[in-house]
Amino acid sequence: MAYENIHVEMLGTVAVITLNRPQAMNALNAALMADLKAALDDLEGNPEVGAIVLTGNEKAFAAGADIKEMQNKSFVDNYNGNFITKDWERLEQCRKPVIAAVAGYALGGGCEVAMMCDFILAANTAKFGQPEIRLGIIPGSGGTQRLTRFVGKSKAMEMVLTGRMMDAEEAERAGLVSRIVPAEKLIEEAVKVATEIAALSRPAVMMAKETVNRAYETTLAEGVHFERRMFYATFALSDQKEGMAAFAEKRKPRFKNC
Ligand code: DAK
Repeated sequence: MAYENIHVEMLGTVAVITLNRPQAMNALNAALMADLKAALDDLEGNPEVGAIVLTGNEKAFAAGADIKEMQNKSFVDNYNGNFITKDWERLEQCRKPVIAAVAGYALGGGCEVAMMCDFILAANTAKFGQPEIRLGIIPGSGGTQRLTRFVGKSKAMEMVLTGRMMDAEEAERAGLVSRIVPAEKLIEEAVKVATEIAALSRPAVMMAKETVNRAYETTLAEGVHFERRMFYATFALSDQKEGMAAFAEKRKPRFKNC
């Protein structure tokens, strides 16, 4: 399907979604978020797709929600209209793995969108920040909550209260990104990792994703209990039999995603 504000490309079993408003540093307006939601609906329903990479361009992953679109909104506009909420929440509900490949600016809503993905691969040029305070607002799509869980209170508080950006090195040290790759290799590396994931048992991957995400929503004891139930459930998969048989027979597994 063709979209106005994003590109979607299939590279084997991996779908690469590229945010495409370069004239506005990929600022996230309502139309772009509606495109992103429609694409995720489509890709999630497509059995050919094993994993998704979400990226921007070399200057910006996304420089935040579109300030010019937001500037004249009132409280009542936001509240009654449930301002852009439904489309923003689609990403965190995606059950397939989504890797954020971030080069350049990931600011405000851009940083929040990256944090909604399962992990972030950063180019050495990446810059992360929650600069909303400089506009007289606060983060609106999880920045105060997710950033704090990623990097801890002290750094999150400093970033949210001052709007300071952190570079890729600092983001890696702080645990915001899984690792840094040279900018020119970012997409290649993200697609490589996504392809590796897509080749694994799809239901096991979805169960692993769901279980890791549980860590954010529950106590340790409940999380470990949930993990144990899911672990037992993996033994209902023929992929579990195949994976273990392949190991014992010293061959590559042939997963059937069931
Ligand atoms: N919105 C609209 N346009 C933007 C933009 C943005 N966030 N960021 C950049 N642009 C536009 C610029 O206006 C400029 O447009 P023209 O003047 O050429 O028409 C063009 O992109 C190029 O930008 P610059 O000329 O500024 O480029 P520089 O290299 O000098 O600077 C920059 C790059 C990224 C440092 C700078 O553009 C900048 O500071 N941008 C704003 C960053 C920012 O404050 N981001 C936070 C926005 S507030 C919610 C969900 C999310 C949110 C809220 C609610 N709900 C679900 C309820 C999120 C809020 C935010 O993200």
